[in-house]
Amino acid sequence: MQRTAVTTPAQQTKGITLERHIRDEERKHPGARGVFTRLVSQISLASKIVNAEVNKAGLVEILGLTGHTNIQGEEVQKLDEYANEVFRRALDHTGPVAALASEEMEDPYIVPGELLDEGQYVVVYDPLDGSSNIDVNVSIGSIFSILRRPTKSGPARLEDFLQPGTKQLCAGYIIYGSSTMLVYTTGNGVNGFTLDPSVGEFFLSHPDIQIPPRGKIYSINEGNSATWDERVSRYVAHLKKEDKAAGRPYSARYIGSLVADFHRNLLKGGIFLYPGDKKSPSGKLRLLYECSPMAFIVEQAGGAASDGKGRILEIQPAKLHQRTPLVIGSREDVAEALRFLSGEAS
Ligand code: FDP
Repeated sequence: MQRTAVTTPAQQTKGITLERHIRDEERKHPGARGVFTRLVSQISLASKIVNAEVNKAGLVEILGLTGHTNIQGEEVQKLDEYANEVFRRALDHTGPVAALASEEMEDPYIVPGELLDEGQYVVVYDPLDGSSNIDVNVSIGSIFSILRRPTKSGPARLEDFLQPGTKQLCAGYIIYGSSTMLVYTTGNGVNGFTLDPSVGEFFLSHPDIQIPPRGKIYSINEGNSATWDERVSRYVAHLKKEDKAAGRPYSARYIGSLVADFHRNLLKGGIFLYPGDKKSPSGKLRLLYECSPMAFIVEQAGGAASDGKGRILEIQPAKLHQRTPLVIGSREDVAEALRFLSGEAS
């Protein structure tokens, strides 16, 4: 007798395109007008253009691009500035996007009125995260977050961006790695799509991603250990202490590219920390376009994200480029880290 493999409903959708997936998701919401399909499609287009440039990054020197000028005499843009422009141009004429803010822009880009139809959303993004890794051919990424704009009319304002992460409608990232993947959530689970470069399309490869409740990996820049708070040092020492029953010691994995470190831990389980330290009490990472989107994704995948005291998603931002300490990953690992950081465990 022939056996038929049992597949879950999520697995049955494997292989569908990103665009169809968003459209199917959108259909579940009565009254949806295809806005998300448009926005995420534009983000996916931008990511493909950035991906093509990232893949060529190593060729810049040998193709004869010297200094700041290329062979046509044009100025060569840094890849992160280039990526910033690609995402901005992909989104500034869609109609529903009233303003964009990014790591590469000091102030928000307010979309001119004539390009708006409904103009009810703002998008925050980090066009090329982990950019110090570009020159050495290590995975980097882009991060995005879509919010409804609370001010309903006139040009968008700074306050439209200053919303806690709980208000995000959609968040995601693209990892430019050994393959290129787009992972996103709209608050209904997390799905990952892999780019097939031969046809230029993202296909659902990782339906309904769930982060393991506990991992075996910790990711932190140990080079900063001299400036860590005692409690962080005690937690990291604890992870290295052998206890077979508890699954310790953990393995250290740190790429120094948030998207890549986060993506690995999301799939394998583990914890990523970028704590505040004596030099930088708020840490390094930015709340609105790094920590909040990742926190939304990890919570949707069953994990947790904290600034060491409370939920990342509940922080009310005061500034566009605000930094926050970050502890993110498997639920039980984050809970244990917080016991150390609060002084409850030592
Ligand atoms: P980068 O400076 O290379 O852009 O916030 C940016 C970021 O990388 C993150 O992607 C990464 O997790 C972190 O900084 C790495 O910082 P350290 O070099 O201080 O560890």
